[in-house]
Amino acid sequence: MTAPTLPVTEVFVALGSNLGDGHAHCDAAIEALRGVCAEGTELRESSRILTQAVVPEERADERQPDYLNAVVQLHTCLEPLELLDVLQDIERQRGRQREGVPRWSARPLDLDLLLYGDLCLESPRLTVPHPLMTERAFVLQPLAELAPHRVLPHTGRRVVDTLEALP
Ligand code: A4P
Ligand code: MG
Repeated sequence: MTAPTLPVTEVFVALGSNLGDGHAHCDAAIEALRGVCAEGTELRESSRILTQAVVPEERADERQPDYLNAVVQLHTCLEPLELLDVLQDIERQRGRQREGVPRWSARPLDLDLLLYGDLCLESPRLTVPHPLMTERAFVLQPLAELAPHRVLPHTGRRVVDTLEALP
C-alpha cells in the first residue's frame, strides 16, 4: 500500500529586512524555505527592492533605515500554523527579537504569510491573506512580478489591478 499524499498548497511569503545585511538575511530565509517545499516543486523569488520604511502614524517622525523587500512563491504540505512556526523560527535565527519591541520597529528579518492557497482565516495567531497586503506597494510590486493575474481570495481582485489602484 502506498502512503497517502498530503495536499500541496501554493503560498506566497513577503520578506522584509532593514537591520544588518539584508541580502544575507533574505538568502538565509530562502534557503530555509526551500526545506519546506513539497517534493518536486521549486521556490520562485521576486527581485529585491529597496523601499522607504513605513512607520505607524503616531511615530511619523521616526527615522528607520530603508527596507529590502521581496516575495517568494512556494508549494508546501505544511498546515498554515506549522508554516507560521517555521517563519518565526527563521526570523529568530536571524536575530529577530519581538519581546518588548514596539510594532513595526526596525528588524533584521520579517516574514509575513501573504497567501495560503485561497484560504481566508482570522485567528489569534494568524490572519491570511495578510490584512495590510492590499495597501502596500512594497508587497504588491514584487508579488505582481511573480503572479500578476493571481486573484486575491478576500477581494476577488487581481494582484496587478490592486497594485495599479494604489494611490
Ligand atoms: N500574524 C498574524 N497574521 C500573520 C501573517 N499573515 N503573517 C501575527 C505573519 N504573522 C502574522 O507580527 C505580529 C504577529 O502577527 C505575529 O506574532 C503573528 O502571530 P510581528 O512580525 O511580530 O510584528 P510586526 O511585523 O512588527 O507587526 P505586523 O503588524 O505584522 O507588521 P507588518 O505588517 O509585518 O509590517 N516598511 C517597508 N518599506 N517594508 C516593510 O517590509 N514592514 C513593516 C512591518 C512595517 N513597515 C515596513 C515593512
Ligand atoms: Mg510581521
